[in-house]
Amino acid sequence: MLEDIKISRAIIGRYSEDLINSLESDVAIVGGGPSGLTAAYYLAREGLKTVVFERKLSTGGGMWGGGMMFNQIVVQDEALSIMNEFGIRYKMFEEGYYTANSVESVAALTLGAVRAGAQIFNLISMEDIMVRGNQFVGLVLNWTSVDIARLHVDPLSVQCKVVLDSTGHEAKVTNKLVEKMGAVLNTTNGSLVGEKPMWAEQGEAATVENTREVYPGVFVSGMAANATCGGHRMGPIFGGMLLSGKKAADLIIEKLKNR
Ligand code: 48F
Repeated sequence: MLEDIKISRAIIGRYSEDLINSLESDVAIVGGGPSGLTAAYYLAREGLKTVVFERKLSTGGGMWGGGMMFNQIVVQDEALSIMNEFGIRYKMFEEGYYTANSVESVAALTLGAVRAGAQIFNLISMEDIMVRGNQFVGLVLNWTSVDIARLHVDPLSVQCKVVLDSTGHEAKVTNKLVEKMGAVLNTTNGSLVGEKPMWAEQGEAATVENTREVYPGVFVSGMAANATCGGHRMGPIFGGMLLSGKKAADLIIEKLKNR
């Protein structure tokens, strides 16, 4: 006989365990889009305690919709090894242009990250950062539904050794750093340089180049890297996002090894 109350107890109990276990982590990733999920996979695979906080019901960010809802994405040669690593199938369209189904791509990146050991929380938004003096120490979180309903409910905080801002065009973490702390960032102007218009080739190169530690303990990847450090947008080509996520993971692994 199935007891309804046991179902509730199982869900609340397990979720609470996971959340309490995630109060302190090595790496908190804000945003479960393609760059964040790729980073989560490589970080967790390395044995780092990795937690992803995703604002929406589903992970995948801007990948689901392909280009203008044609649910295909394009990737270039440089990213094929990462596609292979996740088992995402692709077909050559023309030399240098490969297509993949966007739904398969999101599903594979998400499963890869989870199976590697990353903990993903959906429906939770980062609303602020936590600092001690000038030191970044963690994130301030709330239910996305609280945010949407504009309810006056105080958040909870989590601690992490480093954070990866993979919130896409909005670059939420770096915006908070500048807005609330007047932080001087590792960018050309010491602040938020901003995103430039569409130019796939330039944008793809820049998103990888811009993937870096912009403030002690704060890394950026994907479109958040271009929005923070300055770079063109690139539309529905995703190789740069995968390469950026991998680079972010490599840099973070290096930093945490040397601590
Ligand atoms: O936007 P998104 O897909 O970021 P990305 O990994 O990839 C960019 C591409 O999708 C696309 C592109 C083509 O290559 O230019 O835009 O850089 O994913 C960002 C994720 O962050 C979540 C958001 O819901 C999305 O899933 N996010 C944004 N703000 C918050 C957040 C927040 N405050 N808290 C938690 N998650």
